[in-house]
Amino acid sequence: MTLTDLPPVTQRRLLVSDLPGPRSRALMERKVGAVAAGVGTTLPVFAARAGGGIVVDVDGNHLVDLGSGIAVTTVGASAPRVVEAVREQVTAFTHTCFMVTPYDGYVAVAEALNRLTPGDHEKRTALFNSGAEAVENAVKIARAHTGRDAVVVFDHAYHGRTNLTMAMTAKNMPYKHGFGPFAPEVYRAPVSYPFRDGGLDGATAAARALGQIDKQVGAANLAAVVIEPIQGEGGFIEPAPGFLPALAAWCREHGVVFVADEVQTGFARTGDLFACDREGVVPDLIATAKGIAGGLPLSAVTGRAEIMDAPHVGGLGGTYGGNPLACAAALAAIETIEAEGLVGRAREIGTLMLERLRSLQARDPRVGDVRGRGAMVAVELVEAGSDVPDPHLTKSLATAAHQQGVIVLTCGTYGNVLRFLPPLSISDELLHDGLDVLETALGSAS
Ligand code: PLZ
Repeated sequence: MTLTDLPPVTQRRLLVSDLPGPRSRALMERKVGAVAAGVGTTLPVFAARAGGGIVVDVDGNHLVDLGSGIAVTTVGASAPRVVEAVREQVTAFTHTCFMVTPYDGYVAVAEALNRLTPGDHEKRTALFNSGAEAVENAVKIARAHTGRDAVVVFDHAYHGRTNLTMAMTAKNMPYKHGFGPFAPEVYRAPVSYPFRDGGLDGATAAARALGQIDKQVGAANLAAVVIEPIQGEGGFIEPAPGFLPALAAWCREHGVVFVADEVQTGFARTGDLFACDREGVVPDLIATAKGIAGGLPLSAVTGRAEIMDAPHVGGLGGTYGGNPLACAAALAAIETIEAEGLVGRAREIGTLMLERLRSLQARDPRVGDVRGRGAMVAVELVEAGSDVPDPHLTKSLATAAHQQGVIVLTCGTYGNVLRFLPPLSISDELLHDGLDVLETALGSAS
């Protein structure tokens, strides 16, 4: 039997055992004996299939997916176009290495990214495997272009787990602890965090950050400013309007490369194709990954041709970068986003989730903030009526949801943010079901 012969995944939450069930428990035991302890798991439930808005585990439980494998399966975990395209490519060839004998899928993905990313200037793209690798290459390209060393990142930032991107990531635990020394010439500036900075307006928050950059780094030493337009792991922090445009304008004025890390926010996730689109911000370089390829590992740096072309020939690459299967998947994922109007669907999902979560907030003072855009929405949980973070409540809500078969993730510098990243293939019914479970859990949590 081939995959497409399988019946579609039933779009309904269904528990046939306790979670984790017996098969998951047995697999977890094997995991502990075989897999490095440093590789953690959010739910001790092993997946067998996934599609639409459901993950089916090895015991036959159907879980509502409000995580998309951390914002990756935006088009779904078995989107028909992606499955078909990968199947076709895998029978043709799996790999030649684009740096050895190139193939057209890579070029087509580059053309698509040049077309779709913000700005109508001349662009070039290079493909890699992971988000961290894309961010790291964006810095290499910015350094080659400017001849400068310094990189500015922000409080609460997350950019990856490689050495350079660990330096760029703000949070120590679990990402950096014990793994130093870190790459030099990375400087951190204050971000705009309306819930926690007294609601500073975007221009004032930008002036504060730029003043600090000017004093502590100096534009003449600065190769790049790298920022997530909505911070992901740091807590789904959406800067006040005007913050990103002011940073971008300052970079332009000082010849600093403005890099948008849209690894988590890109590809329709936020109800725009890219989060930068909302305020018309045009980054010099944009790093993308996750939602780009329907679950296959692919990442990219896209940007102004004159910046992208700065590194010497042979200076950029990697054995697997732009793997043919991943490129086929990316083209199919992009086609799915366009053909199925998934940008609009992300907005609908955002409206539904924000409405429900805001009504919850109105009734429960532990819901300190509700924020986000499109299918990237979060609640920040606090001790009732204060702004003191409540990571314990957050963890107990996530655990309660998991036990009821709802996959939710947490994030945030203070560990007190519950985040929702459903695939755009999820139904309204499943969204409501997942949020009902959460609401009940909050009602019974003390
Ligand atoms: N930039 C904005 O969100 C990945 C990390 C999960 P990779 N975020 C999920 C974990 O605990 O490792 C991310 C991101 C932003 C870069 C990255 C890094 O992307 O594909 O995980 O390397």
